Amino acid sequence: MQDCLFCKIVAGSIPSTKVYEDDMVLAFRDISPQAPTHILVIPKIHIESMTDVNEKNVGAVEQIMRVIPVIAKEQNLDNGFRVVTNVGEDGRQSVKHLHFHILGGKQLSGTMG
Ligand code: DGP
Repeated sequence: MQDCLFCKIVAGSIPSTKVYEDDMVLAFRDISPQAPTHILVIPKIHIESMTDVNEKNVGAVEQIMRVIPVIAKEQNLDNGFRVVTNVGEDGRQSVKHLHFHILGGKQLSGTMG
């Protein structure tokens, strides 16, 4: 998608600090970290949010689920971490390209909403 920030990161036209990449998935450090480790894991194909996951694109989401524990291990998040995906306005999704936040490196707050 031409005007999508994360599609531009996938294309390399906007730089990012990559921590993982394969043919379906890219993971990079969040520009505004909310925890000592804050990584975004995204499908390379444009999917707007969880609302838009379907039979055709679920393979990329499945690969993200495989990759998250691999990244967590590589980042030494052995004591635990949180995975969050924000959806739409009420979910306060600011970038309209599906992404999963991995947050860790400290004990996170107990509030979720
Ligand atoms: P969300 O609020 O769930 O849509 O999270 C979007 C995240 O994307 C937010 O934590 C900040 C991050 N972000 C926004 N712009 C950039 C960018 O240009 N580079 C990187 N690495 N992260 C970005």
